[in-house]
Amino acid sequence: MALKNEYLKGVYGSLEEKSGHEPEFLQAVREVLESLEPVVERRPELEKNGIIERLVEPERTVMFRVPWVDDSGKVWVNRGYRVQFNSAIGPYKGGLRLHPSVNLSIIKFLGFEQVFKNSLTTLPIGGGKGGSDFDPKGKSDGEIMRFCQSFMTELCRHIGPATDVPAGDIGVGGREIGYLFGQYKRLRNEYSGVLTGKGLTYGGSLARTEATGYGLCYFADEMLKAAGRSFVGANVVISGSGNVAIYANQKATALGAKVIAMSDSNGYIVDEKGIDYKVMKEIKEVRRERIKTYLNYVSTAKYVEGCKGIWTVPCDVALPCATQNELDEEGAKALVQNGCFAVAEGANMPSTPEAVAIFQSAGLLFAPAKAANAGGVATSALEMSQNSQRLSWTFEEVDAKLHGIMVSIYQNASKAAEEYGKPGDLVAGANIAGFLKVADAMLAQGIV
Ligand code: NDP
Ligand code: 2IT
Repeated sequence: MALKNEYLKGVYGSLEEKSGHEPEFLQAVREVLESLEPVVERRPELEKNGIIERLVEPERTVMFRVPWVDDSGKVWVNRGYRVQFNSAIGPYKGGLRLHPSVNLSIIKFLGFEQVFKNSLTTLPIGGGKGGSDFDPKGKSDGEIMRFCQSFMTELCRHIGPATDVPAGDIGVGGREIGYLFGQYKRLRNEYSGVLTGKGLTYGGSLARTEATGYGLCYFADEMLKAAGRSFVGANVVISGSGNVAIYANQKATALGAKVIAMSDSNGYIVDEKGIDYKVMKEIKEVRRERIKTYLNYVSTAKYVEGCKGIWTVPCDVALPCATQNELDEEGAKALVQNGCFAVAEGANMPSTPEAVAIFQSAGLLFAPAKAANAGGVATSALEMSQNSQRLSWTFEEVDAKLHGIMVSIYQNASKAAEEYGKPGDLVAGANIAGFLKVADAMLAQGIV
């Protein structure tokens, strides 16, 4: 889609000039600006106050050296990042990603998305993201610990419970958060809620581990119900086999669906009998093995090499839960041809713009990431509340709040889509609803 509004065209054009080497960041910005056309036309004060120019420029970007020593005594250096994108509605909040593909473009796209997502949660959190090109695969616990300690030795200067509160993302789970927390506490001599996704013995929240996957299914369930559909009896394909994918499997199954395929970056498994999330948890969380080993536990499953082929498995509902741009035009066409009727994004920006256009023109129900996967960060904000109160809520309390939040995100996105002339378009609705709260807070706070 071409941008028509002159103001937005101008802002995007100059960003393209400055950030032409940041394709993922430009992709994320473009999608949001396309949605905001009717908003800036209705509200001229946004242009007068330079809201969009300010929104696409991070408040602060930190890049740093992360030296660490491997088990043989050799020294390695990785690059660390923290992009503090927008603090208009609360302290910066967003995950840390450890993956060899990490670069500034990827961290900026994730931080930009996080601003709108966090606004949609209805909770007071700004947007940020960080990480490193460190590859945790095949590293020993000692190597992971030393990397995390070195990373935090620099990061600790820039974060704090009222400033910036990181959490997990790809390659960062409970183990890594523990090492990061321990080092922050030691360096700052301070016991605080500076990270979320913590272990339950040191300030973590019940249900945070499950939250993104559960929240994704709660959101998808609302979307399906509004269209007279449901998870009951549906065949579901989930890409990825990490934190988001595992608990999406558990919740989709509990809601009556059958999860017939899951993947990792090497390949995918199919089991028409349904994939057991408990086996997947053991393989991925405890043993840290590849998905292929599922066949050693369950004889009805089949393994196919290569991860992209997962979209050719016929299904009713697809939940991409691995990484950005994993579902392209070809994958989208295969899903549509095989009769898939709904796609809900658990990963951040997993569908390419071409794939989204295919889903929308074929009339599929489509739940965009910043709305559908907001349950993880929403529960992180609930963890922050519990830490501030020095209390912990039960699993049921947190889960009930998460469910309520996902229902309101669905309602707010649907309502915004309708109000701005795009009924049923949750991409536009989520972008607009997320934007309005941030823009109003920025307007109220002056030119900062
Ligand atoms: P994990 O590290 O737990 O799992 C990541 C999964 O995605 C693994 O199965 C991994 O396979 C696969 N994957 C990662 N990179 C690639 C790649 N380049 N190509 C193919 N497959 C890949 O991460 P999460 O489950 O936490 O995160 C998954 C997605 O969800 C990400 O987009 C993340 O930003 C998003 N997200 C996460 C939230 C959270 O709370 N954790 C919250 C909201 C969104 P392999 O093991 O082979 O690398
Ligand atoms: O993309 C995301 O929303 C996350 N990785 C979770 C961030 C958080 O702060 O819990």
